[in-house]
Amino acid sequence: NKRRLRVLVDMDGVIADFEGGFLKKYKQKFPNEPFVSLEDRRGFWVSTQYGDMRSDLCEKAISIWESKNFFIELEPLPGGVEAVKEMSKMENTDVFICTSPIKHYSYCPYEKYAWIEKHLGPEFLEQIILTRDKTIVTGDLLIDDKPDILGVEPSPSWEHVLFTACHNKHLPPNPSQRRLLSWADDWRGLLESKRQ
Ligand code: DGP
Repeated sequence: NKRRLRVLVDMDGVIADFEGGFLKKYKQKFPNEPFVSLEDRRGFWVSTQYGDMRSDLCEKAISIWESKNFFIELEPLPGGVEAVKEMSKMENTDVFICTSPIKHYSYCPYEKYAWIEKHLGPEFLEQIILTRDKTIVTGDLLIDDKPDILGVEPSPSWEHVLFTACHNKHLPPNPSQRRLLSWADDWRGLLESKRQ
């Protein structure tokens, strides 16, 4: 049915607290190394900012999210789980969780499924899209905290709405990109704006 609205919701930084979980475990594992507070985060790639601080900190940062239990133990971001559940119960609305797994595949893909089952429920296991290229997925909306979402498809079908995160909140205003400031922001109005 062409009249249904398809919403793609990113996971890390949108419904799961990747940045908070990273910083907590980095400090635990490397208590004597410098770190970047969430206030000082700039740029999507955590490893780039750590590597700029001191080159060996790049691989130390990567070791955190490549560890067992990193992804499953991420805390939900405020209101995200509730919003996704409510959205999925709306008439004429299909919600998919669209997330890019890291290439170190030992734990991340499994733990992403386990996280969805734990926080959203087993019925959401039907709604998971794991892809490193979100441009080939069709939808009306993609709610994602990554400022630039590129891939092989030059003109994706979705409108990318930038979800505000510690690393993107200082970016200069971009009139061609709508934002969702948090799950307390008007996501219902955003969905309504995409219906014919
Ligand atoms: P997504 O949020 O779906 O675009 O997925 C991006 C993933 O990459 C997510 O798990 C966060 C993770 N990530 C964050 N910073 C870095 C980094 O510096 N290097 C790598 N390889 N992954 C990162």
